[in-house]
Amino acid sequence: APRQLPPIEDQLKVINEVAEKYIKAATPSEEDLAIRKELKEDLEKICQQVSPNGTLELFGSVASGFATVNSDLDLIFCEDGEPREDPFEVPIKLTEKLKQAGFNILMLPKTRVPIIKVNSTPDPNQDTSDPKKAIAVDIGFGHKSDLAFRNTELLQTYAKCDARLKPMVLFVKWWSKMRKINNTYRGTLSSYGYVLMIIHYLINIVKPPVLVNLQSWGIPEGTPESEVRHKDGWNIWYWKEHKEQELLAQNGGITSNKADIGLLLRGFFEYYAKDFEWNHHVISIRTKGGLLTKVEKDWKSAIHRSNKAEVEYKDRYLFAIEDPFETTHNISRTCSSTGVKRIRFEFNRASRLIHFFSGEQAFRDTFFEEA
Ligand code: 3AT
Ligand code: MG
Repeated sequence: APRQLPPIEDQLKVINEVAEKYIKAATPSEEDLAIRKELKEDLEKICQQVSPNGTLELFGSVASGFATVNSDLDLIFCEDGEPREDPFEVPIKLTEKLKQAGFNILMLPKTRVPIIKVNSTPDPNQDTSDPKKAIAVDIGFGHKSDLAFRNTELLQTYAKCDARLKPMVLFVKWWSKMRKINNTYRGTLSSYGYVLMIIHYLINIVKPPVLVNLQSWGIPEGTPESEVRHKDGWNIWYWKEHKEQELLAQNGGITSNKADIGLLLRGFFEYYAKDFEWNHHVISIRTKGGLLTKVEKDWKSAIHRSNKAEVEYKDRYLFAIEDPFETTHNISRTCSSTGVKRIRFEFNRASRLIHFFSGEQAFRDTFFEEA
């Protein structure tokens, strides 16, 4: 005989309570944020020993407001003017300086662009009394005009449009970390990818929509060209009337959809478990309707590329999420075939659990069980 399940209202109540508790625990304190700020300033001073006019700029979740206590610090060392002939010159010098300053450093060889990882692996000889040595940092190299800053701002703007986005992001990040499907170096997806999956769901799938597509509005007359076109040609315009959006958010959002987080999460997991066509679709939050196809983007077989230092890397299209600005870039290019299988398995598992759990403890214990 089928198991007797509690009414859906009770189930949603549990999900909401679990989400609320977790979000409280995951949200960084003022002190956490202050330590990160200090660490950024320390690192900037070291960077400036290599290149005195450069500045270290923040992007990613600590900038967008989607950070958890475990989030890394995403930084780009920005230099004005033309990119350097050898993109690895500054990173190599900086690696030495950081090591001298006692940081635990890893230079990644197989990335598109040079990245220095600080404190990413625990070092038994490390001074554990210094909290700054425990925060993982990624340092990239670039320019203030880099799209990483624009996409961080876009996410930040979406977060202002509706107060439910941030808690959903934190919940999904927690789940994806516990289930080990949030690691680009192990063939799965970055947090940024999961955020785009959620935004797509909230703009295009849930009815009525929770978010409006900020990129598909007509560009107002008189908008300066610098706000429309990136120096590399990408269309970077989106609706950013912060004041209006904050007002709207205070008054219950742009939308008539008043669903709670529990119901939205249920719909989110169900959509990717059942309706999204992983082999066929491309998530494209900039596009009206939110979906393109791999065929129309010509995103089919993997392409082997090499960076300026002749290091080979692979662009795969097994799972496809188009970057909101750099539309030739697949955010899920890091997903391997087993990675995509595991991600899909996890969406199925999560969706099933959300539909068929029978109490808070059961939900907590299984849903976020460490994989
Ligand atoms: P965490 O809180 O650190 O887990 P996050 O939101 O900071 O989440 P990431 O650290 O994964 O997300 O990424 C930080 C930024 O790096 C977000 C985006 O500007 C850029 N980014 C991440 N993944 C990609 C990607 N696959 N392609 C291009 N840019 C990316
Ligand atoms: Mg990050």
